Amino acid sequence: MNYDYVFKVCIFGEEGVGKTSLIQRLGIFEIDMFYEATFNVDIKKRHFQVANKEVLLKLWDIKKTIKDESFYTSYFRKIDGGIFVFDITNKASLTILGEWLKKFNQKNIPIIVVGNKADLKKQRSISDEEVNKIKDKYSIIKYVETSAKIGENIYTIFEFLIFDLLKNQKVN
Ligand SMILES: Nc1nc2c(ncn2[C@@H]2O[C@H](COP(=O)(O)OP(=O)(O)OP(=O)(O)O)[C@@H](O)[C@H]2O)c(=O)[nH]1
Ligand SMILES: [Mg+2]
Repeated sequence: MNYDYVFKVCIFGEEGVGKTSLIQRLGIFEIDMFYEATFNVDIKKRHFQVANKEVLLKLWDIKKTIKDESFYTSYFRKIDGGIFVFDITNKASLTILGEWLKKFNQKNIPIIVVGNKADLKKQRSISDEEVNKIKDKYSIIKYVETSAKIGENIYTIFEFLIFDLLKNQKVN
């Protein structure tokens, strides 16, 4: 398959917020003929057709939260977009997300913030106000609430991000 664009997108967030589940939900990954072996990261490749363009997203999913700062310095290199995930039932996961965003903020790339586990409405422990604070502080192109469990809003995140990435391509 020939692609018009290939983008590298990283998924960030605290342990257990649902990063891997969100990616798994997308399904239908490209078979990797040239396996990119990385120690700390799972890479999945997925084809999208957006605005009549054939796009390949390389989705980078950190296997385990790593404390070593130098890991992220190299990890952040050449990223086209970021998906920052927290769990709407876990307040600490939003606080930690703020720290991730701070590290990332100097890079001028599109960022989407995802509040996952939206199916667990009764256990919700995060207010709109807390989310808005994060939205105001960092340049985020979109905030979406998802459920990897019931498959809600998953495709939307990736599609929206691709639209934004394509828009920037035209300007360059
Ligand atoms: N109810 C509910 N559970 C979810 C959802 N998404 C993920 N989970 C559950 O949350 C747990 C963690 O999900 P993972 O996808 O492994 O989370 P992760 O962010 O990849 O975690 P690490 O790789 O350890 O950092 C699993 O038990 C999932 O089944 C969701 O939308 N709703
Ligand atoms: Mg995971």
